[in-house]
Amino acid sequence: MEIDEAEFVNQLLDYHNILYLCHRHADPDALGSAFALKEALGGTIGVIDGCDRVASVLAKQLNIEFVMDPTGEYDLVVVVDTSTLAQLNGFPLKDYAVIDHHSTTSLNEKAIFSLHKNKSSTAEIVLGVLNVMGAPIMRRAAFALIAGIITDTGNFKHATSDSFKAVAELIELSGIGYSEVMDALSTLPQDISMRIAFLKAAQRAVIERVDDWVFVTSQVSSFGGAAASNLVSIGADVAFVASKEDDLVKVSGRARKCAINAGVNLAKLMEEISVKHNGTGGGHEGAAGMDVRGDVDQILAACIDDVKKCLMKPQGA
Ligand SMILES: [Mn+2]
Repeated sequence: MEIDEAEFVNQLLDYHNILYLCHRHADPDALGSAFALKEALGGTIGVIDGCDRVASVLAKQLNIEFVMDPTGEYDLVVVVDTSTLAQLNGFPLKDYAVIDHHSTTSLNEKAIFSLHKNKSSTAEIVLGVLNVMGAPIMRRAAFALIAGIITDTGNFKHATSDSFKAVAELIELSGIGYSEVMDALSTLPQDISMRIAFLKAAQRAVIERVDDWVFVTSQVSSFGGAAASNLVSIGADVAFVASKEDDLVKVSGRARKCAINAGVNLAKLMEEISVKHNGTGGGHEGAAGMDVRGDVDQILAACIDDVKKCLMKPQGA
C-alpha cells in the first residue's frame, strides 16, 4: 500500500520495536535516512555487510550506532533506500515497510506500506516525514541527511531544485555549516599517517611519460595501496608503490580504467613478476599487490616494463 508522509508517521507510531534496515554497504543516504527516522521515532538501525567508506566516516563522526547484520526480533522492519531484495543479502523479511526513492520498486508489492517518491535521495523524503511530524530537526540528524543528499546527487551533479531546497532548509533549521559536512565527506582520509604517506608517495614519485601514458612509481613505509590509488587519482595512469618490510618488498599497483581497457592487467602482471622474485602476488585488473624479495628499484622497474609491454603491443597482436 502506497501512502504519504503523514500516513507513514501514523503507521510507524503503531509499532514499538522498529528496525530501520539499510541496503548492504550502506551509503550516507541510507544510513543518514535511517538515523534521522530513528532519532525522531525510536528504533534500531540495521546494516547489512557494513557501511561504505563515506558512511563509515559519518557514523564515526556523528556517533551513529547500528547493528551489523541484525538477527533480533522486531515488530516492523522499515527497509530504507533499498530497491531490490538482492541488496539485503537474503535478509528474511516478514512484516516490513519501505521508504525509498529508486525507480524500481519490487520490494513495495509485499510491503505492509511504502512511502515512495521520485526524489534524488531518500534523505529528502525523510525530511518531508520529519516536517509533517513537526519534529525538531536536531543537529546530527540534519548533518546525516545533508550528507545523504550530497552523496546521492553526486555532489549536486544530479540534483533537482528539491534537493537544493532540502539542504537549504536543513542548514537553516539546524545551524550546521555546509563546509562542516563537506569536510566530513572529503575523500582525504582522516588518518594523519595515511595523509603523510600520500604526500611522501607524491614527493618521491618517479614519473615516466610514454606517448600519452603516465607511469608512476614510489616508495612509502606504509599505506602503499592507498598511496598508489591516490597517485592514480592525481594523474597517473598506472602507479606502483613499494614498501620494505625486513627483507620483504610489498608492492601495490593501481591502474586507471583506460589503462585496463588498453590491456593492462595488474593481477596477471603481479602474479608473473612475483614468481620471478620469490614471492606471491595477484588481485584484480586495476588493483593488485605482491610480496616479493629483491632490490626495490629493480622490482619497480620490472613492473613498469611489463605495463609498457602490455600497452605498446601493436594493435591486434
Ligand atoms: Mn539513495
